[in-house]
Amino acid sequence: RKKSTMGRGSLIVFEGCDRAGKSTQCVKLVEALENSGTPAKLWRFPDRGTAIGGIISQYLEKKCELEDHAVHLLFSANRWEAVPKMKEHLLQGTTLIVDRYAFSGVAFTAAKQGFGLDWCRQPDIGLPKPDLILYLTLTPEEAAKRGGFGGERYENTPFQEKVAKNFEHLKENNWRVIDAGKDMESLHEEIQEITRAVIKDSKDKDIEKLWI
Ligand code: 2DT
Ligand code: MG
Repeated sequence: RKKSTMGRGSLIVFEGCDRAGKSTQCVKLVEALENSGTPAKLWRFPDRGTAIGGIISQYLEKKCELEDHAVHLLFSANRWEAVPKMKEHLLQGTTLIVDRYAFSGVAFTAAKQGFGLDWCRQPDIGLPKPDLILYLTLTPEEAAKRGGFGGERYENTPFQEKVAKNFEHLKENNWRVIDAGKDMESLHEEIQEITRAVIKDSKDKDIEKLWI
């Protein structure tokens, strides 16, 4: 289909530690945008619904073992395979609200022994660059209040602490740090305000490339 005359949609990414409420806020944001006439679509990585995503899902569920470099590349491939569709939506004027992206890719793999941020970034270089990264943070105390982890791979405190440190190194000026400790509705309001401004601002801009 053809390019929207209303301008392109925005690429908005949520990142942050487990239990910060990313998925909940993504759903609420898409709903709010749609209700006010702003076309928006929920997206998430890993996308467990593709062939590559199926392998990733098995790995996260601990149903199989994969070599660490290999699985890092699969996570990246799972993003690249989505790029044509993502671009199509963006150019048609649909804003994509994305639950995790390349930053999780880097932060999680770099939390493993023997991996540096620089190596981890390479396969995702050139992906569509987000117009905004909403980084949801939670104090360890607040996180503890929200109950235990699930049983998937990476869901333990020492690993998550390393991941959080890595996120700090990835921050750039298109990141907004959001205190996810406040109540769900105030958080939603804050996120809406920031997002709507970015959507307005990026309408006529080209989609840039990540880390180039
Ligand atoms: P969810 O719980 O959000 O489904 O995430 N992960 C994610 C990586 O290790 N690399 C990546 O590139 C991405 C996108 C984070 C599943 C887990 O997968 C991790 C948590
Ligand atoms: Mg999870």
